[in-house]
Amino acid sequence: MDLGAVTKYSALHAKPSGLILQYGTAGFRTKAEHLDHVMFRMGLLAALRSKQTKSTIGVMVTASHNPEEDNGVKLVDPLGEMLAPSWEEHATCLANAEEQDMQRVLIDISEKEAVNLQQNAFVVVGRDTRPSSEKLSQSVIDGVTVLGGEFHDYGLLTTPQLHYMVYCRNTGSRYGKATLEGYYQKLSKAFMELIKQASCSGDEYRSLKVDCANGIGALKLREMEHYFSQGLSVQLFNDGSKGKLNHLCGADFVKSHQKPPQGMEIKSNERCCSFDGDADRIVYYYHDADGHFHLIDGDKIATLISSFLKELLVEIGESLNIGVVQTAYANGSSTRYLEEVMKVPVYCTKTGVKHLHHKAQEFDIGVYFEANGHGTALFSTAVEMKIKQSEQLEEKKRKAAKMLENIIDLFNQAAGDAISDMLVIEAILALKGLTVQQWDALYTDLPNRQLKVQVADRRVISTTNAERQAVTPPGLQETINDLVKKYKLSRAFVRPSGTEDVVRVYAEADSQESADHLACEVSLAVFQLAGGIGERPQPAETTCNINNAFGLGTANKHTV
Ligand code: 16G
Ligand code: MG
Repeated sequence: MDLGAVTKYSALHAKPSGLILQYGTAGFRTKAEHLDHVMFRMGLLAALRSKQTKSTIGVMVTASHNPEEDNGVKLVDPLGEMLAPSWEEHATCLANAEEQDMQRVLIDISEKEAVNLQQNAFVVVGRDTRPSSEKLSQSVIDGVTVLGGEFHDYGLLTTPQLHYMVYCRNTGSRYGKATLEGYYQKLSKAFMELIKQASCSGDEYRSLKVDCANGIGALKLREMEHYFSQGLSVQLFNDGSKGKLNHLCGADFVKSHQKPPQGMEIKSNERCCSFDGDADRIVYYYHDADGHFHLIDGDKIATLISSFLKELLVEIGESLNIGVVQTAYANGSSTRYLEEVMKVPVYCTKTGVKHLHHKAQEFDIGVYFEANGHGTALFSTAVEMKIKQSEQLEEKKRKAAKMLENIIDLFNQAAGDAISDMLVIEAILALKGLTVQQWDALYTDLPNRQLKVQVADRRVISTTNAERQAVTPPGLQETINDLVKKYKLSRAFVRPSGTEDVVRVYAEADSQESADHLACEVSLAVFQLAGGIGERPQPAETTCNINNAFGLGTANKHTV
């Protein structure tokens, strides 16, 4: 390791003194102008991780649903999953090292992780459409090459496409060809075969309006749509030609404001969906005949997918185990429907894809979705074995096994993928002959409210039981329990955000009014017991226009 060269080139990507950043739930994220040194150093770290794992490592330059001025970076591990927790600490440590300490920190990491510095390194890089992304990804490449690493710059990619490329490269292309063409072909071929099996021939299933958040999703869907246009015509909105990235549009906006994106005219009962800025989240929605807005979020997507997969397993006559993984934000109605109606086991993990992904790997079929639309399904090798053996099954079972095989190919098993999830959902709706209203009617969400509270230091709040209970500060959970008892079908929890300097409060109950009251009272308890700063949360009746107080929409479901 030519430490002299590292020091020389690091000086070209100097760290603003005193700037401290944390590798959080989704990597580093902050104002783009504060990230040049982080990008260079993540290039260094990716090269070390590649040497240690003797595998291709990915570096994605994006800030997902954040405003355009922000940017961010995250590393992708050999099987396309999120970076291992121990290396997240190395990332934070390296990013915050003062210039004169860089060499020592690099040596520490190499020794702690027993990195064979003679080993080759190969890193693949992708970026989103933010104006700052191209230059920042070049800084990543500088970091990789100064340690003698080789690289492939894929340029503009959705985040899940980069996860897919890493997974393909480290599985000897058994999972797929590590090119955009390979990605488009694999998903579209599986989709078209499924659509062919769908008996319905109505147009209903053949057109979809897609809000691309003025992000990378538009570019990539444009490139891909002709591969599946025989099965589905997509009409793209917020395609980046005029609007601003994630501004008043995109999955995060629709979800947290409970209203349709700007720049998309919607007729009643028309099926629509939104991607987020880096196309790893998706939510669906429609306006009913009375013009009411109906959101179909990650919980309802997980319900549609797991129900379909369970029915397929029954059809094939296979007793493979299936599990659904959610977080505390999952609406109580979705969990009840899955457990009591669909009879599938449901598990709850902490917020953040890596937690759901790891839990989902424990099942033969693990479906995981956050309520905000982040998710996918994972299939164990046992499932693929069963499918291979299905040749000698009778016709009906063989057809179901073929359908399962295509669904597996359609899922991006490396990461939550808006494009892949969209095609899976469209295929299932077509195969089951379901309208978006019928999908929505599977269960009714419990009214809920989500609020943010500013506190001096959000880390005073620690949680347990998948973030559903607060351990510190003392007395907070007891207060929440007492407040929850006042309402029916009620539930509430608080957690420090991993992407913003706020504490998030979630409450659900039998009515919107009760959910609003409970959310406000819990916010007040947080403010009083966890060192609230700024404006004191007001009791619901005085802020009946809670929405305005927190700039949220009027519909009944609020999330991150
Ligand atoms: C990040 C996470 C997402 C999580 C969100 C929670 C990844 C790739 N993304 O966007 O899964 O839902 O953070 O944000 O893990 P919060 O901590 O601010 O509530
Ligand atoms: Mg995203």
